[in-house]
Amino acid sequence: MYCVGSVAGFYAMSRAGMLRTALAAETSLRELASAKGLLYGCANSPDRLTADPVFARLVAEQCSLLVPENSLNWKYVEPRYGEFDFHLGDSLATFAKDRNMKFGGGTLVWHEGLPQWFSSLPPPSAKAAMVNHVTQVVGHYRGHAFSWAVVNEALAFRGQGAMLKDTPLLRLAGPDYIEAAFRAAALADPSALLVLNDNHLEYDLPEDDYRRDALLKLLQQLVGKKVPIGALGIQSHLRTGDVPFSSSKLKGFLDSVSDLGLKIVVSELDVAEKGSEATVADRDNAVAKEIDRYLEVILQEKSVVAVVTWGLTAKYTWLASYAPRSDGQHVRPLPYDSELHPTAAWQALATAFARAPAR
Ligand code: 9MR
Repeated sequence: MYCVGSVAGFYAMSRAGMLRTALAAETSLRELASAKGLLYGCANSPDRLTADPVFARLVAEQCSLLVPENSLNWKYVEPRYGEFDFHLGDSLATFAKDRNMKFGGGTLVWHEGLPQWFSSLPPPSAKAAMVNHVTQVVGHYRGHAFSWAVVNEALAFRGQGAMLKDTPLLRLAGPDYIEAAFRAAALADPSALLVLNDNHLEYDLPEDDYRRDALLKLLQQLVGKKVPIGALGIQSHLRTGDVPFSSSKLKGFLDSVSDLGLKIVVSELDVAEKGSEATVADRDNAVAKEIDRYLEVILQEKSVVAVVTWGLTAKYTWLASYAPRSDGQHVRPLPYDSELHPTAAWQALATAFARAPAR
């Protein structure tokens, strides 16, 4: 019978890589998560799934949820006002459906995903354009989407003097743009889990403290106004290098979000390598430990419904260009390495799912 041990114990073993491969061959992250009523998924782009059949098989085997990494962002879906191009999103949705995976859409409303034409609209038309975009895109996948990242990264940073980031969305669609986007999404597909997604919420740092507080206030306002928000997405871009972390602060935050009646999704998990470890085994251990300490807290919370990694393998990860290692070695932020072998991060995820309470 397959048994998931502790991360530390596992790495004390010799031939750890071989054992890991054997375990990964016996079960999958999708099965381990599902045994606890959780979804495990990854972000992806349709071209990789088409071009790399071995990788595509791995995605189907390990994941029960598939979300777009970039291809459903506004600028790709509606490159000209009113002209929609769903071919990339459809390709992902079909891949998921054909393999008995759920499909999650996004991002609908994100300042970095905006098409150029949006910023030249006068304010009343900008809000109408946003509502139309959400309505058309969510409507296109009505009944087929498990979730939507409706609004992404809206929260301002500490010291910016306002709750919401100063973006074309805020300036042109107005201060109630978040509310309007959620209401349009709920009308277009009442069955999808509607997610407000944001970042820098994970650590025991002044910025993250500030953002947990501010986000709670924003969520309280939205819930108070009966805005149909279903979940908070915590991006979870983690990093090694002993970043201060407080289980109790994170747990307190998760409890407060749950008390508002919201679900929680770990929406973009990966680990940037910021530590000084030099060998591959030590680097993998540091990444695994970071996932371990984080998910130990996260998965105790019964309102957490899904864990999504931002990619599945080091072969395809935004961190290779965004946070490359200074020694030129390829980054190892995810459950599979560039050769599609399971890493220590795979084991950390497996362990976290195995010890999580059922929901
Ligand atoms: O992984 C994505 C990368 O390929 C894109 O170049 C980048 C800019 O669009 O966005 C990355 O994904 C982001 C996600 O959509 C939102 N949260 C932060 C992610 C990293 O920036």
